[in-house]
Formats: sequence, C-alpha cells, structure tokens
Amino acid sequence: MNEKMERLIESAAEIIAAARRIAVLTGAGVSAESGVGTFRDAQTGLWSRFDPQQLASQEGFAADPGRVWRWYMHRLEMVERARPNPGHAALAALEAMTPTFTLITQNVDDLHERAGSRNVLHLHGRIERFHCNGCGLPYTLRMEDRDAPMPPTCTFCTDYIRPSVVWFGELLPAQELAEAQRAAETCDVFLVIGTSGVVYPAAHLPVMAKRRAAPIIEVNPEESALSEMAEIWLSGPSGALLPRLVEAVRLRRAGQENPR
Ligand code: BV8
Ligand code: ZN
Repeated sequence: MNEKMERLIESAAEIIAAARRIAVLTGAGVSAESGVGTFRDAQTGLWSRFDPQQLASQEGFAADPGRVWRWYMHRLEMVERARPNPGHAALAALEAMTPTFTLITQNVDDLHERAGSRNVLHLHGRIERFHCNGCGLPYTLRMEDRDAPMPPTCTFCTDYIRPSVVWFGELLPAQELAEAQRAAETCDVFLVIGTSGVVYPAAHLPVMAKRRAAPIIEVNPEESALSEMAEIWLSGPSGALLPRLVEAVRLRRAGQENPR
C-alpha cells in the first residue's frame, strides 16, 4: 500500500469513525473478487454477444424467454459457487460497530447476507428468488429448471416464471427505495463501493446525501460517474481496501472509548 493511499485511508477513517449514521451503496464491483462477474462482465463467453440491458428487460424476456432464462441460470450458478470476500466481511464488521447503519445494494446476490450483514436493502431484487411474470405468484426453483431450455410456467395462470430481480424499465421495490432515500437524507457519511453509478434511481442516492453536505467516500479501482462528487476516492479493489479502512476505523473508535 503506497504512502498516498495510507493517508487517504486515514482521512476516510477519521470521517467514518466520527459518524453515528452511515449509509452504504454497493454495486457489482463489491462481488467482483468473489468471482461474480459485474453486470457487464457477466457477458463473458457465450453471453458476450448480448447486451445485458436487453436481456434484463421485459422486451428481452418476451423476445426470447429461453435465452433470458438460461442467462439467469448461468448467473445463479456463479452466485451459488461464489463466497463472500473480505470486502463483504468488512462491511458486516462496520455495521456491527455503528449505531445506525444502512447497507443499500444494487446487487442481486446474497453475498452481503452470507458475510453477516443484517440490515441489507436490495434495490434490484434477488436472483435466487422467482415469481410468475403474469400473476406474481412466488415460485420455488426445482432442480430440473436449472438446465431447462425454457423457463417453467405458472401452475395458476400458465405465464412464464422469471427471477425476482428488477428489470430495466421496471419500478424498484417501494419500501426498500423509501428506506434507502431516508438513509441518504439522514446519514453523516455515505460510502459508495464498486458501482459505476450509471443506473437510476440508485445512482441518485449519493447525490441526495451530497446535497445535504454529507461527505461521500468512494471505493472503486476505476473512476465512476460519482467520483467527482466524492470527498475521498480510494482507487483500488474493495476486497483489499475495505478491510484496511474498517480496521483504521476500529482503532480510532477504540481510541475514542479509552483515550490515553
Ligand atoms: C426505473 C437487476 C422507473 C437485473 C439491474 C436515461 C437516464 C437516466 C435513467 C434512465 C435513462 N433511460 C432509462 C433509464 C432508467 C434506467 C437506467 O438507469 N438506465 C441506465 C442504464 C441509464 N433505470 C431503470 O430502468 C430502473 N427502473 O427507472 O423505473 C420507471 C419505470 C416505469 C415507468 C416509469 C419509470 C431499473 C434499474 C434496475 C435495473 N436492474 N439489475 C439483473 O441484475 O439482471 S441494474 C444492473 O446494472 C446491476 O444490478 C447494477 O446495479 C447495474 C450496473 O451493473 P454493473 O456495471 O456491472 O455494476 P456496476 O454499475 O456496479 O459497475 C461495476 C463497478 O465495479 C465498476 O465501476 C467497476 O470499476 C467496479 N469494480 C470492479 N471491480 C471492483 C470494483 N469495485 C471495487 N472492487 C473491485 N474489485
Ligand atoms: Zn401466474
């Protein structure tokens, strides 16, 4: 870790250690080191010739339900094979040492939960849950569905079963979005981890915090659409940087409790 990054981590830790209310927005980047490709990377191999925004939409599903179904079964398998990485664990540790902590994720995997995070708001749904595209009836995936060429059909209305994720052009779950907006409105610091910040309305949440002068701290190896509004941008992988950041916060918090 170079000198400059050490200093940036210390100044970020100072802001976070002093915060009582922390809001975090994570994107696909936080799961990258777990081997779950980011939304666009998920287009590797046979999927590389398809546009994810096309596949993750009602139009894409209507045009070719089999292709969309197989894409989700492929991604579900990636998620089930994946393990939470040290970045997920660091966020769970930070939650445990913070009075009010809201973890808002755009990810459809369950890696935050598997790492021990408790208060997770999924803005874009869950890939391991399913429901009928027609009547909304929940559906439990069967083994034979996983390598089927077409999605299963609903026993009630015969429409296709789909993953319970939010597709482009679909509304986000109102309850989760309202809670995420309240966290953005009340937090003392807003962390943005592993997201390109191009998908709305999720990408608007840090803007809401910024408007109230809550500092934004970003962790991302690349510049994102949110970087220029960040107080501090830690440019590197979250699996490596978050554990160091949370350790620096823990030391400061310990120092605060038993001042020398
Ligand atoms: C809606 C679930 C309202 C599905 C997803 C024009 C302007 C503004 C908005 C729009 C517009 N045209 C259309 C819209 C609306 C649209 C939108 O925002 N489009 C964008 C593309 C312009 N939004 C919607 O449609 C939303 N709904 O607005 O409805 C409405 C509805 C009806 C009527 C009226 C109004 C719904 C959006 C939800 C879409 N569903 N996911 C699925 O997963 O299959 S979004 C999907 O893409 C992912 O969930 C993720 O959130 C998002 C981005 O994917 P990625 O790029 O892979 O991930 P990420 O952005 O997180 O980027 C990876 C980042 O990680 C990079 O920055 C990289 O540098 C970094 N990274 C890499 N390695 C690491 C790392 N970081 C840290 N550590 C590492 N190791
Ligand atoms: Zn149905």
